[in-house]
Amino acid sequence: MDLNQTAGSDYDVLVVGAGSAGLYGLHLLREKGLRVRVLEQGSGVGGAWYWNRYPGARLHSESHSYQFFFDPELLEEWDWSELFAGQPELERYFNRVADKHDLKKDIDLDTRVVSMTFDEGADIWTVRTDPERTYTARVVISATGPLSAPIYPDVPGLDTFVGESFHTARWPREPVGFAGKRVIVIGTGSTGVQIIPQVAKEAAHLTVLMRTPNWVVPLNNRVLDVHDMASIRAGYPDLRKYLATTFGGFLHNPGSRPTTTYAPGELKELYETAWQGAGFTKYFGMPYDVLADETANRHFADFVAGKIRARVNDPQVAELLIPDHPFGAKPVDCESAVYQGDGFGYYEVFNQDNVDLVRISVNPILEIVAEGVRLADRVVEADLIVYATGFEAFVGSLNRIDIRGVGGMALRDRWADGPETYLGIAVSGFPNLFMIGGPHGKGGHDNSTRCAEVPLQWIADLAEKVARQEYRRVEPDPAAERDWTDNVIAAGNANLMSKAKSFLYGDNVPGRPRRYVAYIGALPAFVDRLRQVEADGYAGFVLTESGPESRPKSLSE
Ligand code: NA7
Repeated sequence: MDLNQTAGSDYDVLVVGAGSAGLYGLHLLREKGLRVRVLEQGSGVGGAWYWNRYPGARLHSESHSYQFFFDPELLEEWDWSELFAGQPELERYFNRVADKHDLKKDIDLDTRVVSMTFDEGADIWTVRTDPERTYTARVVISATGPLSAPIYPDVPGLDTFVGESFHTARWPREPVGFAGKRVIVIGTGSTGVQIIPQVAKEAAHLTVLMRTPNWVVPLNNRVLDVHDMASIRAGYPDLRKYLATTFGGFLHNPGSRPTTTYAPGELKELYETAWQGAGFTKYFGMPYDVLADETANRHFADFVAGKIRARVNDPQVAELLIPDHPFGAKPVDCESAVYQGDGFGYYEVFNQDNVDLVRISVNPILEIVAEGVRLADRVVEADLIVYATGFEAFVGSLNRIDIRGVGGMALRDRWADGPETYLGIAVSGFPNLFMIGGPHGKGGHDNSTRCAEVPLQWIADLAEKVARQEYRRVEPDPAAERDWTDNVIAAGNANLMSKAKSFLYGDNVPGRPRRYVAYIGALPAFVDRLRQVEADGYAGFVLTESGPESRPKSLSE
């Protein structure tokens, strides 16, 4: 029999978002024989790698550690061209996954979810979209991405500028040329650090408007040849297991030997070796105390500051670029352009005659005007403004949807003082709604595909129980939710990351209260917790069982 004749809904599960998590979620749910529809606001799949198509957009995780591991055939077939793949290759990869598994037939593109309403009588979610369509399902899985709701500077006049302007996360598909143009880049986070060298090598003039400098390290990317791929491929079985044991699903994991046990010369050598290493070697691959202890952190930060001073010719400019927060207090940025000797590093940009750096914390942006940006002391004229100003992370993509749970409660009201979740996966009062990549869940600023793998399997198992009406409703017990939220916030506040403002604390968004919105625990501990919750009969959840009469016949017989 058709499960949905009894279920009374169009679908068993609706998934919002066709990024990496949405695609894997769809695959898992279809394997279970469930009727699934994915709703995606973009015109293509790939999520972050569909939207962030600005020049320089690139992975911080090694390509082979970031890919999916569920399809052995694809692992054999797919060759990565660079150790850290760029956006075009990643978009091709996710399209390849979707095509190979025929996922696109279950995805509605160009479909933005506007509202979700829980029908308490029927225990069914009604989802409305733009363009106007209505879908119903027992379960909704939000896979909207932790960094997908772009923010712009909160200054007047954004619409008055007569030139071109783009947020990096809304970059057009058609190439945008920089040659001969006067360009302003606002923002020097990971995105700004990636695009600034690309602009600087072509633009007639570039003005970088920097509010806070951050620590930037070389990515040390390289091209992968057939021999590299052969040896990477030979390691796949062990790699998948290893990545499940690391803190953030990265290849790099904090060392257990603290810096205090190294002789000064040994430590210097360790720093230098790490500096030459790939990607996050010098972030998550350092002795553990570098990211945990202020003295160890300052020592390493001084080393990095020395690197900046050595590369920036003008000492005053170098000092402007050296952060005063601990190393890693804001997520560390990687300069992606330095490899194969092309010489275009982030810091070298500030030696170029066509580049100006303005620290807007002392010379603020007053407004955007027709000809450019008005600062406190002058107007900077431009042909193109690039907003590399980041995201309302974790909660933004959910809060931009009108989500109504039990009693018509709006999720955005419920979270007015900051999000509350259980396991980063569910919210009390919003039954049968599960989140991946939302607040307080593992994966927000980690190797996201690795960190989402087990949670998605876990969510899919639970979603199946609801879809098959083993449970009519699944939602957190408010006490368990309170406990999880309090613990996550306490851990976030006890960390060195609390020494800076960032999207991890929500205070990069004007008017938002500072409250930790990410998750600081290690991946293995998070996975253990999920498994324990399941083994204990979904401890911390309130499970409303269905009577036999409401179950699909095929299951209740
Ligand atoms: P980030 O890391 O949040 O960086 C945003 C940048 O934009 C940062 O330098 C901000 O300065 C700056 N910003 C934000 N709002 C303004 C205003 N109003 N005026 C001036 N400057 C502003 O976002 P990214 O996109 O770079 O990176 C996000 C993640 O994507 C990254 O960690 C990777 O995981 C991939 P601030 O530091 O707040 O003073």
